[in-house]
Amino acid sequence: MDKSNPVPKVVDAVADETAELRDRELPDLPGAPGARPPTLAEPTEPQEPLPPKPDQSAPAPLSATARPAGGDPALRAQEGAFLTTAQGRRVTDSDHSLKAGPRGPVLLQDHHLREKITHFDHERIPERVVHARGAAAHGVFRGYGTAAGVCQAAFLAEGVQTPVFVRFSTVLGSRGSADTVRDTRGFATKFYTGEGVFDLVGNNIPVFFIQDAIKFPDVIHAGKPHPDREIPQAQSAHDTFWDFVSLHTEATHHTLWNMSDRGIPRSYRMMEGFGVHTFRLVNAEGASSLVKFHWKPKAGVHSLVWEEAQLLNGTDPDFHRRDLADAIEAGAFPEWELGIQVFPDTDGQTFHGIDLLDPTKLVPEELAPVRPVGLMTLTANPTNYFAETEQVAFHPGHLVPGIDVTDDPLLAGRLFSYLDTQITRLGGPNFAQIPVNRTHAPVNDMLRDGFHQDAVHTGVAPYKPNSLDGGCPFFAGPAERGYVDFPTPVPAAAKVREAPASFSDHFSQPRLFWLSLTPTEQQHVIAAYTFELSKVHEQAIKERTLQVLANIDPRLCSEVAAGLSLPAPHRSEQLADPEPSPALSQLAGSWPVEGRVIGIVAGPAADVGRVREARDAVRAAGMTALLVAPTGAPLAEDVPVQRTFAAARSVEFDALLVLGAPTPGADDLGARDAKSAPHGAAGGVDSRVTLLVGEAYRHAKPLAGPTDAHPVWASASLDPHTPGIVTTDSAADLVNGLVGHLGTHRVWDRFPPPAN
Ligand code: HDE
Repeated sequence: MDKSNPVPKVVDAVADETAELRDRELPDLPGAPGARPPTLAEPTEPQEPLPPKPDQSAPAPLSATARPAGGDPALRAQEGAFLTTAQGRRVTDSDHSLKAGPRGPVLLQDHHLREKITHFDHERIPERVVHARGAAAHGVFRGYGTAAGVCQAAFLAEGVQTPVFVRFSTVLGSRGSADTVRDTRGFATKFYTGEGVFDLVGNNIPVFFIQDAIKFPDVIHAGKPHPDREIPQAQSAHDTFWDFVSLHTEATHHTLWNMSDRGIPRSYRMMEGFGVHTFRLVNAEGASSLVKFHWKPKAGVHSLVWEEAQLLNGTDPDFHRRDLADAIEAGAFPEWELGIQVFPDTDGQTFHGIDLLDPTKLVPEELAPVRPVGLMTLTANPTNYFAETEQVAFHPGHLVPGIDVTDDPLLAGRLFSYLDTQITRLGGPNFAQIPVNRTHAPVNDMLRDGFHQDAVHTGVAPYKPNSLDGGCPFFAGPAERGYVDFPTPVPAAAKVREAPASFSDHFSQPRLFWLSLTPTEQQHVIAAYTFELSKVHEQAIKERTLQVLANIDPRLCSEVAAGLSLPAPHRSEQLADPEPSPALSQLAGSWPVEGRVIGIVAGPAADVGRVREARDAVRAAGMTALLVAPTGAPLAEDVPVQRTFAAARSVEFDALLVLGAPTPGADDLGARDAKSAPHGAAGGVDSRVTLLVGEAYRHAKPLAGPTDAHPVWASASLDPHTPGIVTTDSAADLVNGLVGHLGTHRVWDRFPPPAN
């Protein structure tokens, strides 16, 4: 018998699928709701269900025990051209209940009515208590083989391709909350490896609020809306949050990251991911190392600006969700390298004096470089939100041979919590059988029965030892890739409710982060604290928070205090003197621009040839072009308009390309469009366009336009010679200019921070 557990065939299938997705014909514009454009009239000729859209994928067609289930995944849910009941009985009418005459009472015998309403009544499941709002995608992970010296996990070996499902999320908001709130983002990856599922359930911030899981309900209760009025939704700018974090100063580091630009990412595609805890890797020889996991986005780390984030919460609350799906549909596949920082597994479990079991601490990359071990590419959108994104169940204890946990007390609580919460959320203990949660490795688990049991188990002996089922299933030793818990020595100790002494240092690393930010980023942090604290009602909480800030940095404290018109307190702790870590700043380097969104503004007299040329140049650079025009009427058959002046808002775009100076449209009237200035106020330019460019300028976005766009810059009081405004008459050069600026994302030179 072959006792090995090779990576199963399904992995090849996924690789093929990726190649197919890369080669597919791309849509001119992502976001079409259906697989095929609809007809004007309701179709009446019976036909089979349409296939999913080309950008969509579904969980692999495997049984709950990882047997190939066969069949087209698209057809697994619904088949046949006719409407049926859940029992497959064809239905003649779904618009009228069965009644005793047209005006008579509805009859209880109408099973179709009762089935339809009853099922609808039970469509919702409890949302996640944290991370309720999320978006997800399918993809593939390719190992580089570079982890071989430290980790025996088969999926990290060179060239091995493993299907993945990734869910990004906010933490505090409920399932229907807005995407662009200031919050930590979840970054959870399910690797369907041939040796079982490995879940890396991380965040976009490398440290956490608390050092011990027992405090998790406290920090979350403080961050969630106030229990009396249930406000505010999905944000930290309120009294209970600041009350808790100012009293519980181990939260200082994570809070500072939230107040930095990391709290408002531009896109899920442009976030780093972190495993946060230190994990233990074990190589083929059985030697262990301590590691921290990092995801490094190929698109770079970019953020929104705060006003933009706030506007987006109203104009497009689904901004991040849409961005992820659109980018994948447009062929701009998001990619991250998985990397590890490796530390020796010493008894003390520290590295350069940093306690590796303290999840409020990071290890600067300058001390321990991040070694790339593989590449993840997200290639397909889910086919069904509920089935996949809502029902996916991650667990930090889903580990494979070669990856083990450490004694981080925060991690210990998580190892309990995720399974526990999923039993409630997914209605019983059998959620591993839900298609998106199915492992791709054979299952023989002796777990039986329970709500929603999908398997028809055979045999009579779901117990061990047995002889009635031939002794099956058997234990696997290390040679058969059985999981061996690493025999970490545990020092002799007494039972205590205590943390190690090193855990009481709450300020040296926040100071390290603060000192590592550029002056522009520091300004954003100051503005964020000032905004959040100005929303706090109680004076004592503001003063207490200023005391915390004084222990991070006197200037941070004094500038926030000035913004709140409060005196700046003196520090109560000795300030640390850490070496800054440039890797913690996100304003460095230049990055690819695929999937960025460019608004092309064209007036009523626009030259269609020029619009077409600009649009094609934007597309050729891998970006999405949205045409903004006075009305929705297409400029030509092949030049449809995506946004009218009345509907467009600058926050939808990464950059604007303004082709000429549009004169005021007929609806450029303050009375009709709240975005309008008084008629004619913009000096012969449509005032919605003036607002568009003025806002984009203020948000440090690149702008571009030929010479005849100058009146637009003038209408918004912009000097076309200021940084980040590209003025040339060649469409290609305009787009090239934008690409150059978009590589660094924003034009911060436009707003030099004040000298300290
Ligand atoms: Fe979670 N966390 N968490 N968490 N967490 C959950 O699990 C919990 C923590 C993270 O997209 C819940 O299935 C405790 C750190 C992500 O489905 C719950 C503690 C990190 C997601 C839970 C933590 C995370 C969750 C809610 C303190 C980053 C979303 C629903 C000990 C390393 C996963 C669920 C998804 C979700 C508990 C702290 C990341 C309640 C008790 C630290 C990305 O079980």
